[in-house]
Amino acid sequence: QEYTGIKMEVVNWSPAAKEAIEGKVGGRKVFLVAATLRPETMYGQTNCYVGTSIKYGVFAVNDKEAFLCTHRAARNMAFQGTSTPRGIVNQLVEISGDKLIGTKIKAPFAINPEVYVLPMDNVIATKGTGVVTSVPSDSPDDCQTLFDLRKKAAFYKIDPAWAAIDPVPVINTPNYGDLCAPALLSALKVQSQKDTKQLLEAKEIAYKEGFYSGTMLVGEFKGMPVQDAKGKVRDRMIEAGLAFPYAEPEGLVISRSA
Ligand code: ZZB
Repeated sequence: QEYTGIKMEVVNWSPAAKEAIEGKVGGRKVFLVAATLRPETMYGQTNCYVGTSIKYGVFAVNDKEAFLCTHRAARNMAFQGTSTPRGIVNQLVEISGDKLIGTKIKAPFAINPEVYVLPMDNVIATKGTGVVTSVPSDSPDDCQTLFDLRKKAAFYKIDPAWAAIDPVPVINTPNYGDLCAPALLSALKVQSQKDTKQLLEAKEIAYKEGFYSGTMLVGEFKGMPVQDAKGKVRDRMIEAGLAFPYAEPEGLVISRSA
């Protein structure tokens, strides 16, 4: 699976993260890294999600930068030559996802340039980097999570101000308008993050609609079909040093030796 790794620089740590991380990263700039299949939607980032019980680490990329992601992702990146020396994982500090909530980060290329880290129930520890950039305009999972967090801020232990940014129109589709994810949540009567079956269906429709019939509403490639803009936005982000290619090995490779 070929993802784009999105580098979201930390602006302000939450108090708990600050305590855990301060003095441990050797003056490196720290980035939360999200793996995405949809770089063309980055204009519409409004948050970033982590799993509260997932174990993350801060890993040295070189002597100037460090990435926050799962150990598994850091290992993949090391073997892909993203960090130096190649193949070596250098974990500077370990941190549990719950401590990251409320951290403020930069959202590269987004119309809202700074966003907050929030909790999502359905983050999969073994997929991507374990960090998810939230695009509620075009991702039904992200949008429903945002709605749940707004409805039950106290339950999720968040400050409502962290979930205040509304979905931003990024792509028009003829069937679902300028905000395809919220439209699909209503059409499929999704009530919460727990409705995983309907959410899976909504996601599949959103991918197809966005890719085959979507037109960019914002950014340098405004007016262009998503099919053409997707790779161009990705290239621009990589040129700007805000993203990098990240590949995920598909499942386990079984050794042939007996
Ligand atoms: C931004 C984005 C914008 C995404 C969108 C999707 C959509 P998939 O679809 O299952 O193959 N993701 C990445 N890592 C994780 C994780 N560890 N746990 C849960 N979700 C994760 O997975 C790829 C997408 O799932 C990624 O692309 C990421 O969200 C999320 F408008 O990044 B995406 C219709 C989807 N739209």
